[in-house]
Amino acid sequence: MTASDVAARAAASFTETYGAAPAGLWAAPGRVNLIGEHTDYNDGFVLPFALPQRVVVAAAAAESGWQVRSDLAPEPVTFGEPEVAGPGVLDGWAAYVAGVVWALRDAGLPVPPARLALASDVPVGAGLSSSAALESAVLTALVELGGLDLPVPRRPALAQRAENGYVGAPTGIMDQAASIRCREGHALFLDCRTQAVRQIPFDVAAHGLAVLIVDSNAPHRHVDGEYGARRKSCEAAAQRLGVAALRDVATADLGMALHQLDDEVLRRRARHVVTENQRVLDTVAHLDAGRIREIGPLLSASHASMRDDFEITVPEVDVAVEAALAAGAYGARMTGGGFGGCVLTLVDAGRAEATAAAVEAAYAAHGFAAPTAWVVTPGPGAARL
Ligand code: GAF
Repeated sequence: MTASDVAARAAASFTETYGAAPAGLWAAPGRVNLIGEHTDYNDGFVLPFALPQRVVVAAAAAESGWQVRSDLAPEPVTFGEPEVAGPGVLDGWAAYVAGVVWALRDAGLPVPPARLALASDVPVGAGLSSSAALESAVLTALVELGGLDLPVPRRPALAQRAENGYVGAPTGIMDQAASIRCREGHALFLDCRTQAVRQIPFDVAAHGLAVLIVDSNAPHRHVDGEYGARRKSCEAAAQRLGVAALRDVATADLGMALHQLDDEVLRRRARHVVTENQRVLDTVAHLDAGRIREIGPLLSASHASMRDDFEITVPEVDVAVEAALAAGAYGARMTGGGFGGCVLTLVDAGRAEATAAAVEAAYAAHGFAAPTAWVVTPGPGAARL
């Protein structure tokens, strides 16, 4: 499916549901995180880029309330004041939409009553941020439809608020920031403490390379509980070290910090976050200098750290990483929150297919269900189409 198919589907669904054409179409992408995992809620650094896959919202103002049609569900969902007064009334995909209305209104913004129709080609449950894409697309549509005064840099925090405060998932800000602030052809270097960004040109094809994504198709296991547990451990480690967040532990001071932590689990979690922040900075330095291949070992080190210290990988993603590296990839790592999802690998452009085949063979040998693989390039962030 091409990007324009998704837009056409959203527009057709709007017209079919509401009997009139939409006032406009807005899109927001899923993301791949190049490096910087579980650093966002530690006030650290991340380096995601936008996928070409996206959620498209067809929208128009309405008399009252909100009506939403999604290609995920057969019937539209209608909601009004009781549902946007606070969490706990709606669940499922509609909660992400109502959560955005709630977060905007809670910030004092007069969200217009609206009719919406959603279509998406972001894979769901693959760790590619389909829910952040949904929140970001709805937020962008409502803000622009209503002419609300909400500058782009402030938008991710409100989309995140929908997820944290309404849907109830304790995520950081990376996914919404990626969906809203990424630019085509670039990775987004984001300081999650200050929200400062720098667009880093990321044109691997110009260097004869490709980023191959392998979806492990492994079912997500214990994602919510384990994610929350990792977050709590990081906060506990920061508290014991007397810092506001693990971001404040300098790489040079890591040994001393680890010495101060008497709990082995907290030591491992802290070591992942501190070293991962440094790997993001090192990756940016290599990209700035045009040394694209040199980021490979950093990607692989990130994976090892997630596997051994943060303990968020599963056998399927570990096998994908090992098989890709054995097939000659420069680097490979799981991307996203973990416990399943996708692996990204940096390969010679001519080796993408062979790498995918090598992972597939390894999966067959392990008795895993077949993976799905495709080459990605950085797409645009949220925008009106
Ligand atoms: C998930 C979360 F939503 C992000 O905020 C981030 O913490 C990521 O996991 C891990 O880097 O995608």
